[in-house]
Amino acid sequence: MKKLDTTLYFITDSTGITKQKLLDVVEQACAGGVTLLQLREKDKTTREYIELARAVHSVTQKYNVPLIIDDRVDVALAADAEGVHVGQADMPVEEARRLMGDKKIIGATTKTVQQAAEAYKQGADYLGVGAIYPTTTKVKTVITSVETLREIVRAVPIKVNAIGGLNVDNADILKGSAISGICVVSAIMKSENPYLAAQMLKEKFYEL
Ligand code: TZP
Ligand code: MG
Repeated sequence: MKKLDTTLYFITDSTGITKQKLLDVVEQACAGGVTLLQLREKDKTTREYIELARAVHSVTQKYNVPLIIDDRVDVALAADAEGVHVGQADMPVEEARRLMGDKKIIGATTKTVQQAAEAYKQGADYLGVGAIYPTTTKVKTVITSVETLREIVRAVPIKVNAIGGLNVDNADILKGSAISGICVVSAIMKSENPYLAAQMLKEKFYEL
Protein backbone atom coordinates (compact mmCIF):
# COMPACT_ATOMS: atom_id res chain seq x y z
CA MET A 1 0.00 0.00 0.00
CA LYS A 2 1.20 3.49 -0.82
CA LYS A 3 1.44 5.77 2.16
CA LEU A 4 -2.15 6.60 3.00
CA ASP A 5 -3.04 10.28 3.28
CA THR A 6 -6.71 10.87 4.09
CA THR A 7 -6.36 14.64 4.70
CA LEU A 8 -8.80 15.60 1.97
CA TYR A 9 -10.91 12.67 0.85
CA PHE A 10 -13.19 13.53 -2.06
CA ILE A 11 -16.14 11.23 -2.73
CA THR A 12 -17.79 11.63 -6.12
CA ASP A 13 -21.47 11.80 -7.00
CA SER A 14 -22.28 11.61 -10.71
CA THR A 15 -26.02 12.12 -10.25
CA GLY A 16 -27.31 14.35 -13.05
CA ILE A 17 -23.98 15.07 -14.71
CA THR A 18 -22.19 13.69 -17.75
CA LYS A 19 -19.22 11.38 -17.57
CA GLN A 20 -17.04 14.13 -19.00
CA LYS A 21 -18.19 16.58 -16.34
CA LEU A 22 -17.41 14.01 -13.64
CA LEU A 23 -13.94 13.46 -15.08
CA ASP A 24 -13.38 17.24 -15.21
CA VAL A 25 -14.37 17.64 -11.55
CA VAL A 26 -12.12 14.74 -10.60
CA GLU A 27 -9.21 16.30 -12.48
CA GLN A 28 -9.70 19.76 -10.97
CA ALA A 29 -10.13 18.33 -7.48
CA CYS A 30 -6.95 16.27 -7.82
CA ALA A 31 -5.05 19.33 -9.09
CA GLY A 32 -6.44 21.28 -6.13
CA GLY A 33 -4.96 18.90 -3.61
CA VAL A 34 -7.35 16.04 -2.91
CA THR A 35 -5.30 13.26 -1.27
CA LEU A 36 -7.71 10.34 -1.70
CA LEU A 37 -10.65 9.90 -4.06
CA GLN A 38 -13.64 7.59 -3.85
CA LEU A 39 -15.81 6.71 -6.82
CA ARG A 40 -19.28 6.25 -5.37
CA GLU A 41 -21.92 4.87 -7.73
CA LYS A 42 -25.21 3.37 -6.62
CA ASP A 43 -27.20 2.93 -9.84
CA LYS A 44 -24.68 1.79 -12.42
CA THR A 45 -24.52 -1.70 -13.81
CA THR A 46 -21.39 -3.64 -12.90
CA ARG A 47 -20.02 -3.09 -16.39
CA GLU A 48 -20.71 0.63 -16.31
CA TYR A 49 -19.15 0.91 -12.85
CA ILE A 50 -15.96 -0.82 -14.05
CA GLU A 51 -15.73 1.33 -17.18
CA LEU A 52 -16.19 4.51 -15.19
CA ALA A 53 -13.70 3.37 -12.57
CA ARG A 54 -11.08 2.82 -15.29
CA ALA A 55 -11.72 6.26 -16.76
CA VAL A 56 -11.53 7.95 -13.33
CA HIS A 57 -8.43 5.91 -12.50
CA SER A 58 -6.58 7.20 -15.54
CA VAL A 59 -7.12 10.73 -14.19
CA THR A 60 -6.27 10.03 -10.54
CA GLN A 61 -3.09 8.18 -11.53
CA LYS A 62 -1.76 11.34 -13.19
CA TYR A 63 -1.92 13.04 -9.79
CA ASN A 64 -0.85 10.06 -7.72
CA VAL A 65 -4.15 10.14 -5.88
CA PRO A 66 -5.26 6.66 -4.78
CA LEU A 67 -8.67 5.61 -6.11
CA ILE A 68 -11.09 3.89 -3.75
CA ILE A 69 -14.22 2.16 -5.05
CA ASP A 70 -17.36 2.36 -2.94
CA ASP A 71 -19.06 -0.89 -1.92
CA ARG A 72 -17.69 -3.18 -4.60
CA VAL A 73 -14.60 -5.33 -4.22
CA ASP A 74 -15.16 -6.88 -7.65
CA VAL A 75 -15.18 -3.48 -9.34
CA ALA A 76 -12.12 -2.34 -7.39
CA LEU A 77 -10.21 -5.47 -8.46
CA ALA A 78 -11.36 -5.26 -12.08
CA ALA A 79 -10.27 -1.63 -12.37
CA ASP A 80 -7.11 -2.27 -10.34
CA ALA A 81 -8.11 0.59 -8.05
CA GLU A 82 -5.99 1.23 -4.98
CA GLY A 83 -8.76 0.25 -2.60
CA VAL A 84 -12.35 -0.27 -1.59
CA HIS A 85 -14.69 1.31 0.95
CA VAL A 86 -17.28 -0.84 2.69
CA GLY A 87 -20.27 0.13 4.79
CA GLN A 88 -21.95 -1.89 7.52
CA ALA A 89 -24.23 -3.58 4.97
CA ASP A 90 -21.44 -4.34 2.49
CA MET A 91 -18.88 -7.12 2.45
CA PRO A 92 -17.19 -7.39 5.86
CA VAL A 93 -13.71 -5.84 6.04
CA GLU A 94 -12.23 -9.28 6.75
CA GLU A 95 -13.52 -10.71 3.46
CA ALA A 96 -12.56 -7.60 1.51
CA ARG A 97 -9.03 -7.87 2.92
CA ARG A 98 -8.82 -11.54 2.06
CA LEU A 99 -9.89 -10.89 -1.52
CA MET A 100 -7.88 -7.72 -2.08
CA GLY A 101 -4.67 -8.57 -0.29
CA ASP A 102 -2.46 -6.55 1.99
CA LYS A 103 -1.36 -3.99 -0.57
CA LYS A 104 -4.80 -2.51 -1.16
CA ILE A 105 -6.48 0.15 0.94
CA ILE A 106 -9.62 -0.86 2.79
CA GLY A 107 -11.87 1.70 4.43
CA ALA A 108 -15.01 1.20 6.45
CA THR A 109 -17.95 3.30 7.58
CA THR A 110 -18.45 3.07 11.34
CA LYS A 111 -20.80 4.96 13.63
CA THR A 112 -19.96 3.45 17.02
CA VAL A 113 -16.82 2.59 18.97
CA GLN A 114 -17.76 -1.09 18.72
CA GLN A 115 -18.07 -0.99 14.93
CA ALA A 116 -14.79 0.91 14.73
CA ALA A 117 -12.94 -1.60 16.91
CA GLU A 118 -14.32 -4.46 14.83
CA ALA A 119 -13.36 -2.86 11.50
CA TYR A 120 -9.85 -2.21 12.82
CA LYS A 121 -9.54 -5.78 14.06
CA GLN A 122 -10.62 -7.08 10.66
CA GLY A 123 -7.92 -5.10 8.89
CA ALA A 124 -9.34 -1.71 7.89
CA ASP A 125 -6.79 0.99 7.03
CA TYR A 126 -9.07 3.92 7.74
CA LEU A 127 -12.56 4.68 9.00
CA GLY A 128 -15.19 7.17 7.87
CA VAL A 129 -17.37 8.43 10.73
CA GLY A 130 -20.56 10.46 10.33
CA ALA A 131 -22.78 12.03 9.33
CA ILE A 132 -21.52 14.93 11.40
CA TYR A 133 -24.09 17.28 9.83
CA PRO A 134 -27.24 16.54 7.85
CA THR A 135 -26.33 15.97 4.22
CA THR A 136 -27.99 16.70 0.89
CA THR A 137 -26.13 13.78 -0.71
CA LYS A 138 -28.21 10.67 -1.29
CA VAL A 139 -27.24 8.32 1.52
CA LYS A 140 -28.84 6.24 4.25
CA THR A 141 -27.25 7.62 7.38
CA VAL A 142 -27.89 9.06 10.80
CA ILE A 143 -26.09 11.81 12.66
CA THR A 144 -23.01 10.77 14.62
CA SER A 145 -21.95 13.15 17.38
CA VAL A 146 -18.53 14.75 17.47
CA GLU A 147 -18.19 13.15 20.92
CA THR A 148 -18.57 9.69 19.37
CA LEU A 149 -16.11 10.69 16.67
CA ARG A 150 -13.56 11.65 19.34
CA GLU A 151 -14.14 8.37 21.17
CA ILE A 152 -13.55 6.42 17.96
CA VAL A 153 -10.31 8.34 17.28
CA ARG A 154 -9.12 7.41 20.77
CA ALA A 155 -10.23 3.77 20.43
CA VAL A 156 -8.41 2.77 17.23
CA PRO A 157 -4.84 3.33 16.00
CA ILE A 158 -5.85 3.78 12.34
CA LYS A 159 -6.86 6.93 10.47
CA VAL A 160 -10.32 8.29 11.19
CA ASN A 161 -12.06 10.78 8.89
CA ALA A 162 -15.17 12.81 9.57
CA ILE A 163 -17.93 12.88 6.94
CA GLY A 164 -21.33 14.42 6.36
CA GLY A 165 -22.36 17.95 5.43
CA LEU A 166 -18.86 19.29 5.94
CA ASN A 167 -17.64 22.48 4.29
CA VAL A 168 -15.16 25.28 4.99
CA ASP A 169 -17.75 27.23 6.96
CA ASN A 170 -18.76 24.53 9.41
CA ALA A 171 -15.69 22.31 9.86
CA ASP A 172 -14.56 24.13 13.00
CA ILE A 173 -16.77 21.78 15.02
CA LEU A 174 -14.02 19.19 14.40
CA LYS A 175 -11.32 21.26 16.12
CA GLY A 176 -9.27 19.19 18.54
CA SER A 177 -10.90 15.91 17.51
CA ALA A 178 -7.55 14.52 16.25
CA ILE A 179 -9.08 13.20 13.05
CA SER A 180 -6.80 12.36 10.12
CA GLY A 181 -8.91 14.11 7.52
CA ILE A 182 -12.31 15.10 6.18
CA CYS A 183 -14.49 13.44 3.56
CA VAL A 184 -16.61 15.63 1.32
CA VAL A 185 -19.02 15.14 -1.55
CA SER A 186 -20.99 18.32 -2.23
CA ALA A 187 -18.38 20.79 -1.00
CA ILE A 188 -16.38 19.87 -4.10
CA MET A 189 -18.97 18.25 -6.40
CA LYS A 190 -21.32 21.23 -6.26
CA SER A 191 -18.64 23.87 -6.26
CA GLU A 192 -18.26 26.12 -9.30
CA ASN A 193 -14.52 25.77 -8.91
CA PRO A 194 -13.55 22.31 -7.62
CA TYR A 195 -9.86 23.22 -7.81
CA LEU A 196 -10.27 26.15 -5.43
CA ALA A 197 -12.76 24.26 -3.27
CA ALA A 198 -10.22 21.49 -2.73
CA GLN A 199 -7.48 24.00 -1.93
CA MET A 200 -9.62 25.81 0.61
CA LEU A 201 -10.88 22.62 2.26
CA LYS A 202 -7.35 21.38 2.67
CA GLU A 203 -6.24 24.67 4.20
CA LYS A 204 -9.24 24.50 6.49
CA PHE A 205 -8.30 21.04 7.66
CA TYR A 206 -4.79 22.20 8.57
CA GLU A 207 -6.33 24.89 10.79
CA LEU A 208 -8.33 22.36 12.79
N1 TZP B 1 -21.84 8.89 4.44
C1 TZP B 1 -22.23 9.60 5.49
S1 TZP B 1 -22.65 11.17 5.06
C2 TZP B 1 -22.29 10.89 3.41
C3 TZP B 1 -21.86 9.58 3.26
C4 TZP B 1 -21.48 8.95 2.00
C5 TZP B 1 -22.46 11.89 2.34
C6 TZP B 1 -21.62 13.09 2.54
O1 TZP B 1 -21.87 14.01 1.52
P1 TZP B 1 -21.74 15.57 1.74
O2 TZP B 1 -22.28 16.15 0.46
O3 TZP B 1 -20.29 15.88 1.92
O4 TZP B 1 -22.59 15.93 2.92
MG1 MG C 1 -21.53 1.17 1.04
